Amino acid sequence: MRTPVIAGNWKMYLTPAEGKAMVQELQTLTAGVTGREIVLCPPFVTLPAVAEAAQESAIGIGGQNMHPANEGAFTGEIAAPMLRACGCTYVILGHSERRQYFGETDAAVAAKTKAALAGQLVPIVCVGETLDEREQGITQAVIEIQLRRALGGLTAAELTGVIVAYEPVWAIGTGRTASPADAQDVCAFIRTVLAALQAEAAPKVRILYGGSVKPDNIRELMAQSDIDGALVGGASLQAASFAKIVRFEE
Ligand code: G2H
Repeated sequence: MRTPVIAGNWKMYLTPAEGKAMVQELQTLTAGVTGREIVLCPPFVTLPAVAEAAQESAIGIGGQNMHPANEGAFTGEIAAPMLRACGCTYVILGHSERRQYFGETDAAVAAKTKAALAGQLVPIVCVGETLDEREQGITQAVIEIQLRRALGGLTAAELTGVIVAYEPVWAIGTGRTASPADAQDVCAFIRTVLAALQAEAAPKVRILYGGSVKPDNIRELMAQSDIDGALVGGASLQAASFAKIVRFEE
């Protein structure tokens, strides 16, 4: 009942020419794959080239961040209508790298989530604990606060349109993946928090796992009952590895 989502977060990699070549190859390698939402989130300047190359395909396009205002004097920022105009239908919000390096707060994630929904973008809202927080045994408390602050103001209909990505910070780009069982435990916990916010929405919300997802761990992750897809960084930069993840193949 929840269509799986495999989303690639290219971070600050791939120029327009490189992104176009990747998406062309990806289309060939994923031809005939059904029952998935495939999403690519390139850097802003690469978005138009990737969107144009993907326009005949079912591949969705997303931004990696946005400003909550529709326009304004905010140097260096991008607004939801601009992402839409570049062909986006998704946007990643609150990625831990935004929180860690750019001071993004839960309040900012909440404002951006509202603006994304109002702007017809599906927000992919990231939450996750640091290694220190995990070792202190406060993973659930940290994630509950992030979810309540970011998503607490949404109606059931709005929450249903949100994708949540669980990305333990200690597993990002480190090659360390949470075990499928650990990832499932946290994703199940996320669903209980969502149910406390909006009971009717919680069973419908897609929850992704992110953090060193690779072809060799996707199948086991996807076998978990509360994991509805993956947010993939490094392994999404090459069409060959991303296509294997899309296919749930080693
Ligand atoms: C986590 C993930 C993508 P990677 O940041 O959001 O990246 O797969 O490289 O750990």
